[in-house]
Amino acid sequence: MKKFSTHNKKLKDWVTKMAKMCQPDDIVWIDGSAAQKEQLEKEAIVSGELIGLNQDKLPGCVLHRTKPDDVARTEHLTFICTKKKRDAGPNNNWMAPSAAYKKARSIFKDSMRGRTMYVIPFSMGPVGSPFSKIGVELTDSRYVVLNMLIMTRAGVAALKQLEKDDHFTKCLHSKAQLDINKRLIMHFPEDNTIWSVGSGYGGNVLLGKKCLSLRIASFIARKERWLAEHMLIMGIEEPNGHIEYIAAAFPSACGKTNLAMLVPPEGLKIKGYRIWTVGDDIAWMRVDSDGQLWAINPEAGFFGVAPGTNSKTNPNMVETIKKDTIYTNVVLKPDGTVWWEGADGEVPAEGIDWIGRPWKPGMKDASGKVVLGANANSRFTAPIVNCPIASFRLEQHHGVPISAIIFGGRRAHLAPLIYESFNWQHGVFVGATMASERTAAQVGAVGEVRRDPMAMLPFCGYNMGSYFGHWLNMGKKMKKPPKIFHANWFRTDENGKFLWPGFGENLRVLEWVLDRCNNKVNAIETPIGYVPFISDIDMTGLHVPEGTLEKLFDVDKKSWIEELKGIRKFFEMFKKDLPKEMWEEYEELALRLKKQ
Ligand code: GTP
Ligand code: SPV
Ligand code: MN
Repeated sequence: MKKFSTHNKKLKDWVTKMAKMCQPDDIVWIDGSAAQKEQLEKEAIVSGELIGLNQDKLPGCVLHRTKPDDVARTEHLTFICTKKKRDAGPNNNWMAPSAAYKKARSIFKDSMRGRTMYVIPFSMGPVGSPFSKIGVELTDSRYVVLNMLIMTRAGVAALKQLEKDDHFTKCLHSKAQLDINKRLIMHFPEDNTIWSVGSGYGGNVLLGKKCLSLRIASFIARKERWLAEHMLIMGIEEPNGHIEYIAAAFPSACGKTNLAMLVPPEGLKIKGYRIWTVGDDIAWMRVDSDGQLWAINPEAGFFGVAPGTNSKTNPNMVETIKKDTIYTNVVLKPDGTVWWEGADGEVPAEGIDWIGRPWKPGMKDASGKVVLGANANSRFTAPIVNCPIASFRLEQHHGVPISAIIFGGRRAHLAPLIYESFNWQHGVFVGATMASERTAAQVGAVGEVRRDPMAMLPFCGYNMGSYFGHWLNMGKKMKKPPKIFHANWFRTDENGKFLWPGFGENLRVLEWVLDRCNNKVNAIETPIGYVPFISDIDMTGLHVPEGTLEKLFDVDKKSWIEELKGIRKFFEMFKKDLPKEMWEEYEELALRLKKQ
């Protein structure tokens, strides 16, 4: 145990035990210093794990390529290992803990021979905040260490927390052979433990992120009566200078990052709106003594989707990733900078694609399909503090008060641009019945509609029936719970074109959301909830073809009656574990839809 250590016996014993199993040549403690980071970066460039980029144009930036079969979260290899299968629920793959440890142990055994094991103490949330949780990740990947240094508060400060308190999530990761047939992402919520082996892709290996901050945290949060959610948090500074905060849950690659740092369109900017980014992926929320819901972003960085990111869609992110950024699976240009489909500037005449092959735009594969230069789920890792509109409340231990919660999905049809639930219980039903078209963020068929309640289907660490019950209870704890809405930026016309321009223009919808929270406007009651009067959406400076807004707010009863079938089928999976309130809401919706 060289270079840096701890007095925490539990931590020492665990590191020793894991090292005995994995057999690293060396153990290095991560202290969070710039010098150590630089050293690791240098080593990773020499070993080929990272590729150095043009330091004049992209200071502090590097490129990484994962294996071609290791580019997204592998939900079919992700397990919740509780003693009882029922506790994991029909929403999770389950394995008994003893069988899971045994299976994983056989892959971890000797996996770090010839490698260094890094010990990364990290805090999710500001160090010392009552919201925050400490984790320690052991990994044999320098790429993981360098990402964790951006995504979490890692190093000495987090380790110091463990001098006072024994509680930490034990996170073990090894690349092992990066073999998809020997890849497992195991969660042991009853042991506060995560074991991930055989992958090098973000969501599978940055264990502070989805594994700790959502799967393990959701399990803890139910016990401790708070919420761990797949949500962005943003502040909307109103013309009078007051800042309202909202949290929004959209499934993976459905627009959280983009909404969290939107640029107000000219027509609204003149009113004096400003946006403050608190987080783009995860929210931890607690009810405080004032009866309000308060939220923090447990992360310190963005692990964002590259394709489609440019100065028009997301200028704040373009600024954020100009320095200190790790790019993963994008195109390497001859000048040592990077590119991806939908990036700024001209399409490069040539480059090296995400697999490391020479690439030219328009190139086709053997089956005649155009070869993408960047992987569809290529990403960048960048510190939040690089973001020009990063909230000044990021380090505040208390977080921010939440006025509204927005659920949303990617639905070409059915769901209107925005609607408001009737009350908290109905809002929980709206979240529980969310559905969305699948994206490249997880391995599987892109485009297929699947139910993804609260955007948490792949991330809820326990039975979602109990999770809905927990949401219902949380509403009862609050004096004035946030209003719950549902948004859909992705509705299309008969030609498959998006009806709504999205991105910055979404502020027009958020303005209505806040107006509803502050009782400034009335709304139209429909069977699914309240939709706006078209005249209440400020369209200054935005022209859309005649009839577009009518289409965007249309609630087609026939299609919704059809939707009920999918909801029923989904709810039935939970059997007795589904709260009766969800069936009540289902019956009431059915009645409202069938009433003439
Ligand atoms: P994860 O990091 O996977 O959790 O995803 P995310 O929800 O943060 O998704 P992100 O904001 O990165 O968006 C993913 C894709 O959706 C990008 O390709 C965006 O260009 C696209 N997108 C985001 N917002 C909008 C929008 O308002 N309208 C349309 N049409 N596309 C959008
Ligand atoms: C997601 O897939 O929802 C992400 C990216 O935010 S990952 O961290 O890989 O899960
Ligand atoms: Mn996500």
